[in-house]
Amino acid sequence: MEMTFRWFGSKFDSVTLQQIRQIPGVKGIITTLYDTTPGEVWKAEEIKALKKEVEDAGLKISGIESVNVCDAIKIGASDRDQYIDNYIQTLTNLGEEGIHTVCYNFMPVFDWTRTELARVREDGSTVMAYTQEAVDRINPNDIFNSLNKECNGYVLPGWEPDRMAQVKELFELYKDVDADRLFDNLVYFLKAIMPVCDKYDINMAIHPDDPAWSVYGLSRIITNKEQILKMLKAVDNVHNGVTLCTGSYGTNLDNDIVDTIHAIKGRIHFAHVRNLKFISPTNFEESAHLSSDGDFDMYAIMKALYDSGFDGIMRPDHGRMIWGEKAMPGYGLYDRALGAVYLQGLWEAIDKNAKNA
Ligand SMILES: [Mn+2]
Repeated sequence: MEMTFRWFGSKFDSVTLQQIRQIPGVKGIITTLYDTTPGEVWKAEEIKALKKEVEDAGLKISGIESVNVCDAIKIGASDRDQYIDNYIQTLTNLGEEGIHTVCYNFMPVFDWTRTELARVREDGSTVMAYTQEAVDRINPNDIFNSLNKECNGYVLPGWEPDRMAQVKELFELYKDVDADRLFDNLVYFLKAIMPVCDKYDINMAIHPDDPAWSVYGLSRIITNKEQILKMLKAVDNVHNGVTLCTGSYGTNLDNDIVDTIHAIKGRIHFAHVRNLKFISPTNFEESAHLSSDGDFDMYAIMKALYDSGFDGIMRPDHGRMIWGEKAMPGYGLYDRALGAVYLQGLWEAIDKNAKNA
């Protein structure tokens, strides 16, 4: 297991590479070209420059999160092949720079959805939260504006203002894309990119839908074990894999995270490990990573990853905002650093226990 840390680039992130360099055990960065538009080719020079910046800081790029898939591919538009070619060119350019893990998602219109970006907890920390009641109350055209007010001036990943300005049009685009069609479009995309993934040994790691159910009537297809197994089987290549995001996949309390880890072992290329606190099954908030702060057994999750032979990259995920930090919601330095160290502590204990048994 390699512990890593997500970084959005010096233009967008409040956290610096120098700070990340001081988190014990973290050598790898998960990053992206944050100002590219989904569908456009990532230029080789830009990838090289990003890589140099990270390496000059004494770190390395361990994976990309995300190379976003554009709407034409998701809806299966007549020009999708052109965008798939662009995606293949981006993967080629990443592969040439020795980058072997790419996270992406296949959610229509909205990326991850939260209804509050700064819910205040008892201890004064703030966290992102979700209630189905709030989603049902907010018109989908307004959800971006309501989130944008709380985002401290940062661009939220997957919630690019230019794209969100066209939410109505986006809904129109997806109106005939039911779950079966969305799934077929995903399979079409994956089959087309597998040859370049084979060539450069690039592990594609799909991120589960968040929350793991349909919002605003939009189809969601990476929501449970059956769906994930169906996806893995449809393109049965080790390079077609999964990002096991406990905080997204675990939003649905019917999902058994430990059982799923065992069921898809060998195909988890990237792990986002974080905890959630449920007030009700449809009202949850993002807690500290520690088991006792939320509802997940983080030891059991880490042990399942260990026992299933997971040897990919891992990162802490959304953290609380603590100690007065001002940062992109979920992506401050302090609480994620605590998470990175806690998860490594669990791993060390599991590893030593297994070796001494
Ligand atoms: Mn995640």
